[in-house]
Amino acid sequence: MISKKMAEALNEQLNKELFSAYLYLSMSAYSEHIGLKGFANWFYVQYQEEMTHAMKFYKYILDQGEQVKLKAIEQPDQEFESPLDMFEKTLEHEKFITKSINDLVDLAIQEKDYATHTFLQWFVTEQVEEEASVNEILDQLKLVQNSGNGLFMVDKELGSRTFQP
Ligand code: OFO
Repeated sequence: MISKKMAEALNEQLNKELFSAYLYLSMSAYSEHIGLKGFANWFYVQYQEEMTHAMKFYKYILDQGEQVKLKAIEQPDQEFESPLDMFEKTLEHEKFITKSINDLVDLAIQEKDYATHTFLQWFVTEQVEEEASVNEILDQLKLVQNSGNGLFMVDKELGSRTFQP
């Protein structure tokens, strides 16, 4: 049993996770369009992960006997200045999501909602990993700057990422 306010906040988060998926799918499509297959793969895996995040919220809301309310998903950017630009925007977005998860934890504490607090801990840990892995790739991209060879190497590495459900 969760409060109506919490159900509404979790539905908002479900929407944000669906937007994350949509944003990374857009980045995957753009990477494919400019011939960076490895980047396209990385963002496609990221899209798949975000869908699993969204579905965790979906299932939790239902498990708590509340209604899932699907809202409109905002249109993501369709074009990006460079691979670096995509990862800068990814980090910026993940920081926004981290803040949003932290706000949900605050609400769970305020409401003494221990079940939701526990449910959210997986996301708290996941956000640390997400930001760390994006930061690592950003560092590599800053190192290679505009070198074609460097970009080729990073693209190769990003091509090896696989989806772990
Ligand atoms: Fe769902 O972690 Fe990224 O957005």
